[in-house]
Amino acid sequence: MLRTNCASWLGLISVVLLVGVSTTRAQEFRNAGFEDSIVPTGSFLYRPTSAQVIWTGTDNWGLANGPGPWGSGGHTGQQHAFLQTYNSPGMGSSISQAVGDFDPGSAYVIDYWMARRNGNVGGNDGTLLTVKVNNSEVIVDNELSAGDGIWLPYTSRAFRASSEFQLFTFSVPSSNRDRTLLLDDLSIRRLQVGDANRDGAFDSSDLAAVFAVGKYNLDVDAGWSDGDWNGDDRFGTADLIVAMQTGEYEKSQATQVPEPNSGVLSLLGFIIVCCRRR
Ligand SMILES: [Ca+2]
Ligand SMILES: [Ca+2]
Ligand SMILES: [Ca+2]
Repeated sequence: MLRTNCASWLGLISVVLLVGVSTTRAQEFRNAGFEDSIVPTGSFLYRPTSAQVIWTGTDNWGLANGPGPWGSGGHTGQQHAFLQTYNSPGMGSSISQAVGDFDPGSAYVIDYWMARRNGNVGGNDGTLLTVKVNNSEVIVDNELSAGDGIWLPYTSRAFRASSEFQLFTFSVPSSNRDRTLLLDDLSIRRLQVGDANRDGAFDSSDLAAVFAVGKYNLDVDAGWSDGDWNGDDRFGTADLIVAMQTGEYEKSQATQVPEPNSGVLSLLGFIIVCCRRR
C-alpha cells in the first residue's frame, strides 16, 4: 500500500515537474529594455562594449539615457537603444542578438516599442526599421518610425522557429542625412494556433481575416496571416481543425457574439463536429 502510494506520488511529482519545465520555457531577449550597462543621465554612448550590453551592432548604434539630444528617456526606464545613419551611403546601422529556447516549428512574433528622435535633428522625419530572422526571413519590412519623440507599440509578422536558437537583426537603411530611430522593450511572444491577426486570441476576427484573404483550399502559398497554422504553406481544412482542437475558439465564443458570414459558420460547425468525433 505504502509502495503504491509512493509510486502515485512519484508519478504526480514527475507530472508537476514536467509541467513546470514546459511552462517556464521562455524565449526572451536579454537586456530587452537596454537598462543594463549604465549611461550617464542626459548622455549617450556609441557602440557600448560592456559585457552586460549583450547586443552587438554596427558603428552607429548606441544607448541613450534620459532627457537629452536623443529623446526624453526610454519607453520604460531611462535608457533606450538608437540606430542612426549619417552621411554614410551604402552603410546602414543594425543590432543583433541570438535567442535560445525556441520550440522548432512553433510560431512567434516580436513586439517592440519604437520612436524617432525628436527635436530638429536631420529634419526629423524618421527612418525605416527592418527586422530579419537568421539573416534571411524579413518579419518587419521597412516600418516607419512614426512617433515624433513618442513611443508607439509595434508587432512583427509571424515567423516559425527553425531551431532552438534564432538570430534577430534590427536595422535601418543607409542615408546621406542624419536618420535615427529609437527602440525599447523588445519581447518575443509565442502565437496561439489560429491567431491570424496576432492579437493574442483565436476568435471570429481571425477567421474573418483569413477568409477575407481568400486562399482557402487553393494551391497557392499561404503564411500565418493567410491561415496556414500547421506549417505546410497552404490554407485548408487541416489548419481549421488544428486550430479548433485547441478549444480556444469555443472559449472566445462564450464571451463574444460571432460575426462571420453563414458560409464560414457552416464550415465551422462541420469542423467542430469532426473535432469532437476524433
Ligand atoms: Ca528602457
Ligand atoms: Ca486573434
Ligand atoms: Ca496549412
